[in-house]
Amino acid sequence: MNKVWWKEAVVYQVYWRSFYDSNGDGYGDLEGLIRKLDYIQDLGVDIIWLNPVFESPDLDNGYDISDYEAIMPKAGTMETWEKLLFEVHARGMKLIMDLVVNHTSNRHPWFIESKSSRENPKRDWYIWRDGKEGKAPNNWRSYFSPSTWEWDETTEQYYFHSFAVEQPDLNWENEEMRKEIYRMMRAWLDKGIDGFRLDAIALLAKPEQFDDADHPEDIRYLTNRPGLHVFLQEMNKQTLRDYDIVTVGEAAFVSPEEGLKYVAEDRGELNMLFHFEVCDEMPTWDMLRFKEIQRRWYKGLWGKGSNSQFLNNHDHTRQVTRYGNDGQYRVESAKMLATMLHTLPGIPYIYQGEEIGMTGVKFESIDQYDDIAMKNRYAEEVGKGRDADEVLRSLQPLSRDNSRTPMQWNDSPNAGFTTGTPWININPNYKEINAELDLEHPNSVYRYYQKLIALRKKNEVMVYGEFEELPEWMDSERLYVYTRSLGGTTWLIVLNHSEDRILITLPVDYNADSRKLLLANYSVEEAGSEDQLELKPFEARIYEIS
Ligand code: TEU
Repeated sequence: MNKVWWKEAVVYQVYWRSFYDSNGDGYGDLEGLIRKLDYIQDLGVDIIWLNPVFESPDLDNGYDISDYEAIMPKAGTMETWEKLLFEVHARGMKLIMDLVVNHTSNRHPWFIESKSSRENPKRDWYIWRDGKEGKAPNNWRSYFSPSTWEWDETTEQYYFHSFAVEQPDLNWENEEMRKEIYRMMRAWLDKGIDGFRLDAIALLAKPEQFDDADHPEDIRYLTNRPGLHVFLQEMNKQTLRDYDIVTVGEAAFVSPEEGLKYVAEDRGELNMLFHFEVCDEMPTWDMLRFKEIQRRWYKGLWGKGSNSQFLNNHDHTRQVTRYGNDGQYRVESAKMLATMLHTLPGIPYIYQGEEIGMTGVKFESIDQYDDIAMKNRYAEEVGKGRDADEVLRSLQPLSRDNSRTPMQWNDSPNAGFTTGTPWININPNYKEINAELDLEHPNSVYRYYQKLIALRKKNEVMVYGEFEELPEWMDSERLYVYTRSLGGTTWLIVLNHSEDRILITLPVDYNADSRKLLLANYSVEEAGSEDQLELKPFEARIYEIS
């Protein structure tokens, strides 16, 4: 596999509005992030992925952009952003910006023009269609609302939106619009950023004709249309390939075959992708399914293109709550999941707060939630006559706000996040779970992440090593046991994804004489030449095999 700097990197995602508030307005901001850069650097990460900071009415937390070349006042100013870039680079780290080019805000001047009349030169920058028999052009559902179509009174046509009504999709068939997007991307790249996370990139291409879907609830039809790759190759030629950067595409509903088209090194599109077979499509931990997903993606991409490893971002419930155990074994399972993500093939992503084992939340009333996806769904279901309480309870486990509560810095009021009123409630467990405590304790989750990342830095096997499962545990619903090997080096990773104590007998090649423990989330006493291991709940071990 070709060696490239970003393949060896660890990425840290900063959801800035919930990171650190420097001015007491209740929102995290860029100045706050600058003040906490040492904290991020000490973890050992290389790249910061910054959620959208562009000018925006902020209905979908920055994913509704109204000016691509200005900074949203809640986040700060362009000057502060420049300072941020400088400070990130001064610490030897890189900064990638989260860019949304599938849609804009309905308050973007382009859309305001497009909507003003059918003859407006920007009319075709968005997707406008006549209705069908007095109804929307087709029956598609959008991510955040019952229809992808919204009626416009003035021009008497519908416009298309994959997400909220306030997020009209750009028409990528329009060359003038594409050129403007590429110009804007170059403007950011010329400022010296190190890449993009490209939002909802699988959605760019639309069908020529919007036929009805047989199963409108299954919104796969929104994604991965063939024309998409023509756009990505053009984008690469017009912008990306001229810079030493890294790009990651957010691609829902992709198969590895499809995924390879985005990231194959010989195709000139993107560098890596996020597929959502786990986060969006696997509601609770399912060991066999997870193994199957990993196997399939490894087979599909290895040696040809890169994958990413993550169990949640700002759109999903925190991993320790959803896939681990956020009660008795919070610390152990947080470390075990980390061990897995950093030792599986792919580039590991850490979502802020994960490194201290932050957990999801359950707010008591819908008013305490902010997530537009959840709120729209709530209104829709309650509107159908369903019991409001029951709807709330059903939406809580997967609300996107589970990962959006502010970073817990210490046990002072508002977890040290803000001196004002936080834009969203703090998780009440901040007195027990916070960064200050983790920094004090040598066995904390934070300290474990540090060790894990340091290990990756020193050992190429974690990056370039081939992956193989031990056949003995392939069908185990509790254990995940695999090796990574490169040249003469072999590492063995043993993970217990359960609350049970489990006794296993390793094959003779891995007996005590041939293995050396590199890292574990419990203190392990290895005695004699035993082949047996007794694994404790959520135990994780990394061995080097000689
Ligand atoms: O998410 C888009 C997306 O395609 C989904 O896969 C996502 O996983 C889903 O919302 C899960 O609930 C991106 C951003 O990450 C999200 O925050 C934005 O709201 C969305 O695009 C619209 O821009």
